[in-house]
Amino acid sequence: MKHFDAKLHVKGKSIFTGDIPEPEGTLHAAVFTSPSAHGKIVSLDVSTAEKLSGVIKVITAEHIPGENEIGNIVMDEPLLAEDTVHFIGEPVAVVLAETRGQAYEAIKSISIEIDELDAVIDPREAAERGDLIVPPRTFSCGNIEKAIKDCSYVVNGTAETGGQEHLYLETQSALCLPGENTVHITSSTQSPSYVQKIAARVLGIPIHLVQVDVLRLGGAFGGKEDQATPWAVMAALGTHLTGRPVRLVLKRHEDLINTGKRHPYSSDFTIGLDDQGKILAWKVNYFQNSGAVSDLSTAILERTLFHSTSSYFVPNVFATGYCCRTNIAPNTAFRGFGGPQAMFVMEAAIHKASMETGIPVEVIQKANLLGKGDTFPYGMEYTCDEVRSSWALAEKLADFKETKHNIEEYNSNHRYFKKGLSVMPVCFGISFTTTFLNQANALVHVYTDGSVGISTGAVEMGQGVNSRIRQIAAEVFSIPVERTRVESTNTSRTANTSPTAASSGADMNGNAASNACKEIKGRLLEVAGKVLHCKADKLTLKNSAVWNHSGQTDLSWEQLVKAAYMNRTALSSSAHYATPGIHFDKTKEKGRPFAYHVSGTAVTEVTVDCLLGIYKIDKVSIVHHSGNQLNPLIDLGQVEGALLQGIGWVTMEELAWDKGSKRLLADALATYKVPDISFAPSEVKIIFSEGEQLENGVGLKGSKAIGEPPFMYGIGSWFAIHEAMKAYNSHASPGYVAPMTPERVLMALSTEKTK
Ligand code: LUZ
Ligand code: MOS
Repeated sequence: MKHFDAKLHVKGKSIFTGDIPEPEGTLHAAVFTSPSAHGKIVSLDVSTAEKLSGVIKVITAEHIPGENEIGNIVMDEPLLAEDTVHFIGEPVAVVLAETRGQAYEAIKSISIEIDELDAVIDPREAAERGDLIVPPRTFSCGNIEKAIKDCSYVVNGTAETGGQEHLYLETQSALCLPGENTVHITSSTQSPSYVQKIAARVLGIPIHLVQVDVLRLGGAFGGKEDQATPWAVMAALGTHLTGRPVRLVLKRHEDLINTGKRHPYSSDFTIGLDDQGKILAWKVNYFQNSGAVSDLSTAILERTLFHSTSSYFVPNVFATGYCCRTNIAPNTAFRGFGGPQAMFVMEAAIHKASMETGIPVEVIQKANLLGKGDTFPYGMEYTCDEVRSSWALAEKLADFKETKHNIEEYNSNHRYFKKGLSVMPVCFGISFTTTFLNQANALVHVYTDGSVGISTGAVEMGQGVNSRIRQIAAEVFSIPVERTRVESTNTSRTANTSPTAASSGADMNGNAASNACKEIKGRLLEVAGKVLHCKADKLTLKNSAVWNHSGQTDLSWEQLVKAAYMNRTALSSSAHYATPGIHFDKTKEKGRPFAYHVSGTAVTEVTVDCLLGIYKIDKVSIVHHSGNQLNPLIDLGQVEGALLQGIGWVTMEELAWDKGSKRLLADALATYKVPDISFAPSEVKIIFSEGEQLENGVGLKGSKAIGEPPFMYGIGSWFAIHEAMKAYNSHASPGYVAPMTPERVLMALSTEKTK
């Protein structure tokens, strides 16, 4: 099976929001944003801009007919700033002009006067000031204080992980067309229903007067789960106020500055072990740098708490998280959604415990891997043995013992080049942690020629969800996949949809589509029974025909569909899917929040040039439990892409802000470096292993979610680099700080050695 968009992409024929031809009279929007990280707006003067040629209107907060509020979980986010600004890049005014050039020219002549207020970037500083978005949250189990007293070893430390820019190829974009009292928004969003709901709120109209359509996105990675909304709503506001189509496409530089990123975290930990390296106690505080408004921060913190023990079983846990409000762009969903941040802290703690106890890292890791029947701190049971089995298989795949031996030999023969090795087990919970989001809808039409049109709430963003849904529909009807089509995601065809997120787009929307197809199939077989004069339950669909117990009948798929239509049988069906068996009680912080877990293990080998501080990822060997793969090629692409994105996060991708102005310094691709193909590991070996059988109706036809879990394999490269550094200088101590940039490597290696 292939990814059906691949050919279009290669030929440049795929249509993105920005490719849609604009109707005559389309206005172009440019957004004027706050130049200050925190301050009171003393005055805002748009009068010069309004008079410029081509400018039709300059929209400010006072023009908003409904509510100036785009918050989704916590109501703390204005669409356009009113009297205070909270971060550099916060939207203040929208210029609508005849051409894009005129709109951008006009924002230059808007002037704003701001009374500066204190601004913070550091989450701990925000926490000290009591500037939290919501009260802290704690997940716990066992008796932490008693357990710490009983430990042979107690190790304390801190860990920091940096943010990460999504760098989707397509920047935030929207095109809004006017209708009869309605607006029709095309948006590059992962969440058409959020855009619809919030546009209705801001325009002050009911939801059914807003239609949102999404054909495909040029990447998203979480960056368009919540943060496509403001731009789409601004375009809708422009259309609502002028009656004209409005196009808004952010320039890359604006997108980098104005939109939020992965949350940086600063954490404290205490890990307690017995003399064999068994972890008995895990106490951790996560200070999440949430940015200026809540966005999805509270949900992301929750997922951090769920993943606090990573792939390990710990009987006594006390994990607390703080959503710290700072004066940078609101941080948001990013592949892993707070999970990777938690896993880094746990790996850092194990690493530090190894350094202090002399027990090898992999011995501590292995002694504590989750086993079948272990309970997570949030009360859910781990029902399979995939963490351990993937570890064992990955050790084999990577020839762990021999590789370790070879590396020791290499390191003793090379003075300035050193190699390092790490193992990274991953266990990631699948389902939105917000239980009610775990539902999806589909609408399927079978047309009179036997071709099939499918609408779901899933958004295609390159991850191949549409290909999977087509496969499922083709399989239910037993027709070639070419006879199916997945339509654009449209709020008029599928309503009240959850974002395509949490790795669960295919699981949920695929199951909804499958349910709708099965409904139609049932009706078709009734018709077939009438035509063939036999009982419907003796018939099946196979190879584009109707089959009975003795084989293929004369009734083809096309004839059957025609007969059903002539019989006045409904050839369309909608269906709903709700992930079964999940629940969570937030008052106790216990439940069964996930449909299942995805597990796997990566072994990473690196070489560090200790004179220059630069490094190369030599080889990553991964065993990934994927369930029964629906589309192996798409899975492979997801694992490779996620791995490299994860490696980028912990190695070279560094966000920096100017300490004084709080301006983002990494605001261009000249100052924000991401992995390219030459940085990719020289060798990536991936084995997909089927693993546990999921219950019926969980996962998609026995396959498991693939989007996010492999991101965390990348964390292994940080620890492999650290091992190589230790081989050069056993005192080298970069601190548990990601990203491990070459600069950080060099500083840690050189300063320590001269001591
Ligand atoms: N989005 C969300 C997510 O709203 N809730 C989640 O639990 C989640 N998990 C991963 C990625 N996006
Ligand atoms: Mo997401 S981090 O939008 O699955």
